[in-house]
Amino acid sequence: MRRKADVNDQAQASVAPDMVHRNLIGGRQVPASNGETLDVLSPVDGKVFARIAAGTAQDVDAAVKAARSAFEGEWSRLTATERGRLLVKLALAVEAQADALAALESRDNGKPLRQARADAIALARYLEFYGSAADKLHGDVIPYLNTHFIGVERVPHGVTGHIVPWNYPMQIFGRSVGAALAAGNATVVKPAEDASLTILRVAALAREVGLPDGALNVVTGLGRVAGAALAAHPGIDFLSFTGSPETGTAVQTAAAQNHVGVTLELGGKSAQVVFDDADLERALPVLVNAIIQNGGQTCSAGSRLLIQRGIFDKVVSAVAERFAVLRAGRPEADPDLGPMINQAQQRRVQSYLERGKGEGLSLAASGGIAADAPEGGFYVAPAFFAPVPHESLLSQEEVFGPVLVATPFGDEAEAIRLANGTAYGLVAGVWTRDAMRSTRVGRAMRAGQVFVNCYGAGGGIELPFGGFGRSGHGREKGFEGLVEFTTTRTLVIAHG
Ligand code: TXE
Repeated sequence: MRRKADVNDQAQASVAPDMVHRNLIGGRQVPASNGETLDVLSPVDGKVFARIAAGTAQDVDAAVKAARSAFEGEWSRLTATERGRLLVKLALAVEAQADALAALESRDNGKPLRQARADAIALARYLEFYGSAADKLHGDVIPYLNTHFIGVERVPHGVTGHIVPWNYPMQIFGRSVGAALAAGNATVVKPAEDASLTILRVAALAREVGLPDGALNVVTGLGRVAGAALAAHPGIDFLSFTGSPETGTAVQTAAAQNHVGVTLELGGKSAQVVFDDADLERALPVLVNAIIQNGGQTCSAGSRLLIQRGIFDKVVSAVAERFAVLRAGRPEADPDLGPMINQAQQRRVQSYLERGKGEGLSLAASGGIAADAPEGGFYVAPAFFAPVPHESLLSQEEVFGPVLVATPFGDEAEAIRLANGTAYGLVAGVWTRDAMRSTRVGRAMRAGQVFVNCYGAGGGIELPFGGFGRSGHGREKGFEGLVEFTTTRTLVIAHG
């Protein structure tokens, strides 16, 4: 099977020299220590268009050392205001380059151009938010003995490691690396092998705006090599990971050997609960978009509809009507959705569709693949199954593709039981005109974020984000995400 990125053991004459991307370590752009590269395939047509360094454990070690020396040197000598200003400058540079970043992301990742542009703008907002917050983060003074002064300082962890997935590279870089830098940490980033290019570009911009060498290092490469080396490195003081539950377990296990903390964001199986008094005109486009955005490759995708029995058929046929006209196609044409990230993900989604049909689930509607979608791309037609039993595989497992299921419920208690009835707990949606019920049900959701009469609104830069259970632990985004990248030092001063 051809992966999107494979160790380059054969010459790829089609790759222009300017599309061979190197690591950024200590302010220098360097190849992998053993000179190896990975081919980067565009999911749009399955063709190689660039190469990245196949980073090694030695490269990770060099990056951690560069970060340590920045942390003990120039980076820590800056005031919080100076640090914040650099991040705001980077935000402006990203904003100015939003179109170029979007075009690169679209090609590398396959997402529609408008989504890629939204990601670039969100990255700029994260950098602006955290840059502006850098000098507003402060500790406490604790009343204790009258003879002592107690100050609790918020201090950075030191060197932080960031393992980033491929679905929203710019946004996840922004929420995690932006917060870590604002808090004063020096960082080492391992982007996903399938979508590293925009992160490398942003790291180059960071140098241009004057971020000190070593404060931000990027090592590309395979997860099981460069990612595993970063997770296990004894020089790392804190780790941030977003990805699959299985890899999250491996990362946390590795971090435990060094007794360091980890935030894990591991996806979800988020439900949207639609009561019979919901404003359907408002709800319907949101219900569909919540699963179609980014081709369903979104941790917070609304992948389950729970619909009150009295309106079940009506809502299913309205959603089905919308699904039937959805098209997957070339990202530059701004279709409803682009291709899946790689062939493995395409096959994973197809296998869930097969298993759903094997379970005897009924397909309420299926979208299509645009006629001009290039051969060799990793396209999947959206699918909507209804009714689907709550225990079914498609109701319980994260597909990470454009696959939606609908399940009927009777009363409020059943809705809550079903919504909370998976191993995940990332996001939930509640649709009702009853104000008391919206608050009651909203507060009963076992999810890190709950949206009422909206879903995933506003990008959520300011809102704490993270999960319960298999969705992981720790919080990113918002001010809480900034605090996560700090620890405390309590100073006890006896004065008489
Ligand atoms: O994830 P991995 P994959 C889910 C989604 C998807 C599935 C598989 O369901 O279908 O995971 O995707 C790095 N040590 N999500 O295989 O392996 C890897 O290089 C350290 C949900 O891409 O978790 C990449 O940078 N790092 C999700 C990152 O981990 C390792 C987003 C994620 O890859 C490693 C993505 C190792 N041993 C997938 N192995 C979300 N929560 O949004 C890999 N990596």
